Parts: sequence; structure tokens; C-alpha cells
Amino acid sequence: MGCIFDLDGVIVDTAKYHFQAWKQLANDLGFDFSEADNEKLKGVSRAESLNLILGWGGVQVSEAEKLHLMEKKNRVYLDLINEMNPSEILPGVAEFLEHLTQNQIAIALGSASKNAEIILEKVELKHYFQVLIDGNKVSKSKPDPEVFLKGAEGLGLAPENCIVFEDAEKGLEAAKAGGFYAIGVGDPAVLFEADYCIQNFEGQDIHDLFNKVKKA
Ligand code: B16
Ligand code: MG
Repeated sequence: MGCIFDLDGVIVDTAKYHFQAWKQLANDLGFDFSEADNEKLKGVSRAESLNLILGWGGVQVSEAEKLHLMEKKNRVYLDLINEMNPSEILPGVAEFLEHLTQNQIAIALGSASKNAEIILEKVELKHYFQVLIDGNKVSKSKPDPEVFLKGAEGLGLAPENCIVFEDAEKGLEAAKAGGFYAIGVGDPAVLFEADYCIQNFEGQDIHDLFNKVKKA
């Protein structure tokens, strides 16, 4: 049995730092975008995020300029995440990872972020993960299931023996497309693709969760 975790929105809230960094880039290019628009960037790769943002601003640039803009945004983002510490771990996550470990449940990360490893190091959770699949190891973005399939493969488990925890619709779509059980972390009205939803990890028991998704 295994669990595969998304990072942003599940383990930590890095969306606020992505927003700050992208907003600064957009402002430098002479336009702005809202926090509501930012919701559409959750779980979306860096390159796809940039394309969406440039579209909102009606800005067209060359492919070379896109690379430069992505680097610029990432430098600002890295400065922000460099200040992260374990106080930013979302409620109940550290205890839940410990509970999984105690129960010999395998743990993997399945994140679109190329900065996932450094974030896990900053919040001191990296040692819980047997497998890290991040934006550097996949060629297709969620809703393609590649990131979770590679996670399961790394753990030596079949998708039907793994639960994926996700906060984004695209991530849940990816999990279901890959044949995984999927637990949404957040609002069930939004995360309707999930087999089951939790508000956070506080007091969660993995055996209860497996029973709930199996019945779904
Ligand atoms: P990076 P997740 C995603 O993380 C974020 O939700 C998304 O907003 C971001 O663009 C993407 O990572 C790529 O991040 O620029 O650090 O490579 O939810 O898949 O953990
Ligand atoms: Mg996420």
C-alpha cells in the first residue's frame, strides 16, 4: 500500500509565493492579474503558467524570451521559498507522514514543481519520502497521469494499491486517469473528481481512508 502526495496545496501552501513571483513579472511587463486568476495556475507547470499569464496580459514574446521570463520568475520564487521553515507545513501533514511510516505505508511525492526537493528540505520533511517525482522528471503535465505513474513505479506498487492526495482539479483528473484512488484536500464541491475529500490531515487514519475510497 502506498500514498502519493502533491506538494503545493497539500503539504505546504506555496501558491502564495508563486502568485507573488508571477505578479511581479506581470507588473514588470505592464499588466496585472487577480488572485482568482491565480487559482487557474494551481498544479500547472511553469511553462504552461507563463503561457496563461501572457495570454491574460495580451503579451506575445519569442520562445527565447519565454525562457528568460521563466528564469526571472523562478529567481524571485527561490528567494521567497528560501525563507520557508517547518512552521509552514499544512495542518496535520507531519503527523500523518509519521503515522504512515509507523504503519509501513510507502510514501512518494508527485509534484509539477521543479523546486519540490528544496521545499521539502526547507520544511524538513524530505526524509519521509522514498520516491520524489517532480517537474524535472516528467515530460507531461497533469492532467496526464505520468507524474503519479512514475511515483507508483518508483515505489514498486500498482496504481490500484496507491492513494493520491491532491488539491487541484487537474491533479485529481491525472490520478483517476492513472487508475489511482484519489483523495481531494479541500472543498468537495470543487474537487468533485475525488473518491473522497478531507479538509486537512489532522487526525486522519490511513486504514479509515483506504476503506472510504474503496467503497466510493
Ligand atoms: P515550479 P504542485 C505546482 O506544484 C504549482 O501548483 C504550480 O502553481 C506551479 O506552477 C508548478 O508546481 C511548477 O512549479 O515553477 O516550482 O517548477 O501542486 O504540482 O506540487
Ligand atoms: Mg497542488
